Amino acid sequence: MLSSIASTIINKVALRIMNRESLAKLNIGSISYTFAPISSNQNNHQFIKKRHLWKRKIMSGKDRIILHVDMDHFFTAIEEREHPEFKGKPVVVGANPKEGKGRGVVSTCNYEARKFGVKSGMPISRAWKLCPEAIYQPVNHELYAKVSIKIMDILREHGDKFEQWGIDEAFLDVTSRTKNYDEAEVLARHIKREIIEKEGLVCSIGIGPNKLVAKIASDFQKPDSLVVVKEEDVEKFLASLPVRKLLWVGRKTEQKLKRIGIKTIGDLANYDPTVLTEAFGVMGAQLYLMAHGIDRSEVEERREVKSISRDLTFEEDTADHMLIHHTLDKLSEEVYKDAVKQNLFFKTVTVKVRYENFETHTHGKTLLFVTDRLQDLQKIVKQLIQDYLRSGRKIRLVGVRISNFVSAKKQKKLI
Ligand code: DCP
Ligand code: MG
Repeated sequence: MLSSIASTIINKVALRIMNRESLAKLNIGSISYTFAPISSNQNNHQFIKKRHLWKRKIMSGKDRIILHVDMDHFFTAIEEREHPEFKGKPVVVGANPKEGKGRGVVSTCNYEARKFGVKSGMPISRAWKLCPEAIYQPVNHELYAKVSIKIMDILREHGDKFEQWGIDEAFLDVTSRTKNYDEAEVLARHIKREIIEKEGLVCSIGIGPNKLVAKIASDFQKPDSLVVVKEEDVEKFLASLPVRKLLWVGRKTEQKLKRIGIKTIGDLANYDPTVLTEAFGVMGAQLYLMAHGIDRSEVEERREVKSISRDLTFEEDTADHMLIHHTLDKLSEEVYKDAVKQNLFFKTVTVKVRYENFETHTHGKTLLFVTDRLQDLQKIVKQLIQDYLRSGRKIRLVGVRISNFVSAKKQKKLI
């Protein structure tokens, strides 16, 4: 739905510029951006078309140098390290393929398997069809989480500020440690070497003036890459890339953008921000800024996650126990994956049930010990749902929540 506030803000920006005021402000959340027209004798539309509606420098804030480090084919790289005989062969980590009849998905695969078209998130049965000769390994989350902690410990030492972003990636703000991009590049090479020496694993690093650009840069020439994008090269670097490379642009947004003729980040940067805000609400303004490579978010240790939950509304209200159990298993798997990505062990499990008349119940259980096992989660969920199934009433929605977290790092110290 159109965010009227965002639309008003953007319209104000456009209006003020049309009135040829020298500066205009755009507020997104707590961040304030200043727009400065470069010349005053063009109308608003031409300004927007010209793209240099405002000076990037003013909007980008103070100069920073940010690194984004992302491990290459993380899970399979660890498997290769543990099994040197896998080297050079296609390797897939994920559900059991059961000769093409398996359910579940690919977690990741190495670059040899990617040549066959295998990808993360793909049904394992499809991966089998594409590459039956690959080595299929089950997911060993415990091991990967342990390696992740070691990698993060190495990275943390190299940044003024450090922010873990997923199980195998992190941002580092190295502004005060490096005088310029050349020094940042030297530091990045050092980090790559250190991770190889200490953990025997390869990573890709992107360097840029902010998190957004650094993240896109680390992905640009994977694997084993180091890509530097200086402030002055940002727009050129981004212009030809597909919009999907921007954070927050998922398949739906991509389709919506495509419908209005936007395929590349350059197309987006050249688009009228007023129209974008009308179509996408406040996200339209954010998309516009991202397309210009503007991101002022700080590198910061993430706020503590309180809970992770997923729920699902059935297409038709149901009393089918098999379907309900299967759905809860799936939801548990998703919640569990999120927890693993964030290196979290959990202690409390809660299920939610909504009957066809919208009467809603939640029921939780707190364990004596923290766990990070999917089997534990699925087992407790089954116990908790049991009472609600006995009534035989039709159910509209079910949900799973985990909470009471301990980070895997703290957990490791306890063991
Ligand atoms: N992962 C997963 N399911 C997904 C995506 C990822 O279980 N749908 C896991 C497996 C990956 C790890 O998270 O190894 C890190 O995700 P990345 O997206 O960084 O993928 P990779 O590190 O495997 O590959 P790349 O070299 O492209 O970074
Ligand atoms: Mg990775």
